[in-house]
Amino acid sequence: MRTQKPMTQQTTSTSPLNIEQIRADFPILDQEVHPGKRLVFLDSAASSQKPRQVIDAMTYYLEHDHANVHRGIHTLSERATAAYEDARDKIRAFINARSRREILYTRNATESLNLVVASWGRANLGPGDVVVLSEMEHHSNLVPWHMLRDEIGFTIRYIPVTDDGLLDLDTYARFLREEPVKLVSVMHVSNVLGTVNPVADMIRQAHDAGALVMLDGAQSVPHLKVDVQALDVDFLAFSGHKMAGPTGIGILYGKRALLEAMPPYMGGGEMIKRVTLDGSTWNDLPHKFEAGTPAIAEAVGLGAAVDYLTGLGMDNILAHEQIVADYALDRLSEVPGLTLYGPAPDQRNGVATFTLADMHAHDVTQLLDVEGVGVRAGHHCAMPLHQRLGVAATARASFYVYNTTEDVDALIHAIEQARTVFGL
Ligand code: 7TS
Repeated sequence: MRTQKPMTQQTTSTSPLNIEQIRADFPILDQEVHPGKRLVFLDSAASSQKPRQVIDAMTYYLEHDHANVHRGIHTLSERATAAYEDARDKIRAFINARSRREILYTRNATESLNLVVASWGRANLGPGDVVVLSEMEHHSNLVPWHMLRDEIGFTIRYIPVTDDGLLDLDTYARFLREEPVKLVSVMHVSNVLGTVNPVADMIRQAHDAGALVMLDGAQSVPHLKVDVQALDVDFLAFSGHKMAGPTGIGILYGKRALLEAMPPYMGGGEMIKRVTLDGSTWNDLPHKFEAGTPAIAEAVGLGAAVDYLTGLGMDNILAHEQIVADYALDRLSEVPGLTLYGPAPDQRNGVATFTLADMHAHDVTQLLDVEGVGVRAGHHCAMPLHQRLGVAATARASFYVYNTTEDVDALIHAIEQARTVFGL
């Protein structure tokens, strides 16, 4: 699972994007975090930064248009509703869903995943049924399944991770062939290994076996074009805050027929058609799944983020990130005592996860921070994967559209400083 050294070294100069201009859109990047140490932000897999266009769209909405949505017929309520629903349309187009009814606002990818487990899972699973997950999943695609399984009793199978940091597709095919699999729920891109899973093929195989597929797109939708119709995926979960949008807003895409057949996740205002003291009937999609006052300014912000990413072009974003990530893997692989995790560069995206000799990852990242370099340490909410890797914790540098090869150079310099402190 240790990464092979890539063959080529490239620089930001070959990027299809004007990164200087892009960096100027992100006000937060222009600061020193310690005297003389410019911020080198390499933690976008945890949460990305926000461009001025997103901040301005939210500020404008809050300064001019805010009221509750879908309730009043006064001017501000109509404007707020239009802004909230326009954003839904932008998100629909961004992932190429057929209908805006298939786009549900949630708080984040975690809530989107929980919604499907609680609503679809409770309605469709029981003893004898099988759900297939993988060993590389984020806890948000493990724990909700454990909770429901412990309550209603179905079986979970895990696709193993190979020594190359890939999903073991032979075992996956065997599960589908030999067991009554009702649903496969896997991540599109790993937040630790960077592995880009071959989801188009996996979805086709699942459908051939009569199983539905949910994709955790938290680390893919921000970085590469995800087309739900081309993939024919049944559910897709992602978060706004990892794709240049605000926190507090996420999306669940679901095929309309599936969502129509699912019971509501939460009860309350907005999601009902009619309530008597004896019971309730449900509103139409997407409102059936949107109980209570939603995150309106955040939806507007996510719409602006989608405009921003679309303006840059998802293919350009991917190409730029690939250049930075390949350069990072190349430079990191030359650091004595450093171990890199994940597959070969052509099968991965956007993150470089490593350990340094036998130093604890938290100590490493603390020393990197002294140099202004922000990376994440820990198990990255993927404890089973870390057990598979045989390490308790790793350090992870993750890249987005505003990162450059100079940021990678700063990371390498900071690691050299850390090596000196550790006496390596
Ligand atoms: N799925 C994946 C693949 C993720 O990487 C994350 C967050 C989530 C789901 C959950 O997203 P949330 O917005 O609901 O929290 N991953 C990380 C990470 O790698 N570091 O911090 C958060």
